[in-house]
Amino acid sequence: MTWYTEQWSNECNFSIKYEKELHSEKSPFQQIDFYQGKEFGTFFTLDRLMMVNEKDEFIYHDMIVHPAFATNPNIKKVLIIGGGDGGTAREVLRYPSVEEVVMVEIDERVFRLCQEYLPVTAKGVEEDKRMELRFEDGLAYVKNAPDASFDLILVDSTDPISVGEGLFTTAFYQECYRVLNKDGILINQHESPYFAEYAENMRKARKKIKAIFPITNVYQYHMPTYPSGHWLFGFASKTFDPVKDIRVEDWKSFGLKTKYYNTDLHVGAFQLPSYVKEALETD
Ligand code: AAT
Repeated sequence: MTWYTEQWSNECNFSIKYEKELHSEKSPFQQIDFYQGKEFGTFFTLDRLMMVNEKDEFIYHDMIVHPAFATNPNIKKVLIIGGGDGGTAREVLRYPSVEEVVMVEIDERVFRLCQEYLPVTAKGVEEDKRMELRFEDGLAYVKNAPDASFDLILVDSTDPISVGEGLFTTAFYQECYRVLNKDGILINQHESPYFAEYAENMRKARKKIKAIFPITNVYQYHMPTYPSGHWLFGFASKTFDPVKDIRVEDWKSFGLKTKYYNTDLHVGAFQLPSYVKEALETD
């Protein structure tokens, strides 16, 4: 028995006890480690930061996918950037109305190892006929993608350090805008308001996206294993407002059973604490 410890700030650590280290390697892009423990089940880290575990992955993957579909139930073409564990694709593929999903993950090793050790997120993704899997840089992919070719872009990325950095740039958000159709929605991993370093990332991302999209929002969810447990996604859109335009009955008619997301929570998730609102409004 030993402990996986992650530094959440200079003065605060988070630890999980694990029984077994399942795998460890350095890919061309990052350090990858898989562990098995009791409390959170199997989990993996990239560059020693928690990415996914069996116990709370449903929260993140429900929240990155379903609010967009409840805002626009006619989404057919989806681009996922990152998301190598497969959890985001798994939730998108639950919609029979989705026709095409392109997933662009920079590190094939993350996906292959999740197929081996984390079937809860990766199983069945590669086999779905609607999936196109590409192992390349997401920023390079959007630069070359045609105009107005997707209804939804989901940026399921690591933090803005090392390989994930390009996915937090103005150039990337501009390409996303161009690649989205006229009703397009962009959802992005938006960091956290609580610890200073993450809050700074959050503020910077907000400022850049706000300068490009006409409708921009930030929404929150509770993620026990990410620093502070309070985590955010960005919702940027060309036409639809996620709160005013929510299509409750249409979403319910998909008949999806979700463990975290529901349409009441959808509305509440966009109501942010005052200190978060203030931080997001400060230039
Ligand atoms: N589904 C929740 C898991 C993740 S992992 C994010 C993925 O983004 C990783 O597999 C990483 O390899 C991939 N990635 C990073 N940079 C790029 C890039 N430039 N192009 C394509 N894929 C990339 C998200 C965890 C969030 C953690 C928050 N603390």
